[in-house]
Amino acid sequence: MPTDAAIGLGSNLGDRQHVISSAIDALGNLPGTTLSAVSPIIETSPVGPQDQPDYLNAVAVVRTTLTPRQLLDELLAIERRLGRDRSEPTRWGPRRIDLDLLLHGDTVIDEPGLTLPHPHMHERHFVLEPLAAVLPEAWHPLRLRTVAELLSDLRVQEH
Ligand code: A4P
Ligand code: MG
Repeated sequence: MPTDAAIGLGSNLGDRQHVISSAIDALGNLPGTTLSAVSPIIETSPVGPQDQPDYLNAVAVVRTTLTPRQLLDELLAIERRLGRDRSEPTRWGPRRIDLDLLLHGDTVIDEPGLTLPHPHMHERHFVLEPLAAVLPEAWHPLRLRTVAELLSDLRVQEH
C-alpha cells in the first residue's frame, strides 16, 4: 500500500534555489513514488551555529511504496548526487542540500541511522511552517498532535 511521506529540504550553500528544485525533481523520479505536494520555499535564519548563511527550506510530500529505510537511502543518494560534502565536520553546519525524512505515514522507528518521526521536527519553525502548508492534518504518532497543532504549540512557547 502506498504511504504519504514528508521530506524536509534545506540548503544554505551554492545556488540554493536550484539545488532545492533539483532535489524536488529527483524525489518525483524515485521508484514507486509520485510527488503529491510541494510547500512554498521560505528563507530562514540558521538554527545551531550562527556563523553560516541563511537557509532556504521547503517540504515535499510523496506517495510511495518504498519502505522508510529504502526512502532514506534514496534521500542520501540524492544528497550525494547534488554534491553534499559529508566531510564537513560541524553538526548543524552549512550544506548544499539536506534531506530529512520527517514522517512516513504514522510509522515510529528508532534504529541506528533512522529515527521516525524526525526527532527535531516538532521544535523547528523551518520544518513545521512549510509542513503545515502542505499537510496540516498529518498526525505525529509520538506527540499525539497534528502538524498544525505542533506549529501553534511552538508559536505559543516562543511568546
Ligand atoms: N537519520 C536518522 N533519522 C533520519 C531521518 N528521519 N531523516 C540519520 C534523515 N536522516 C536521518 O544526518 C545524519 C544521519 O541522520 C543520516 O546519515 C541518517 O542516517 P545528517 O543530515 O548528515 O546530519 P545533520 O543534518 O548534520 O544533523 P541533523 O541532526 O540531522 O541536523 P538536521 O536536523 O538535519 O539540521 N537551520 C535552518 N534555518 N534550516 C535548516 O534546514 N538544518 C540544520 C541541520 C541545522 N540548522 C538549520 C537547518
Ligand atoms: Mg539531516
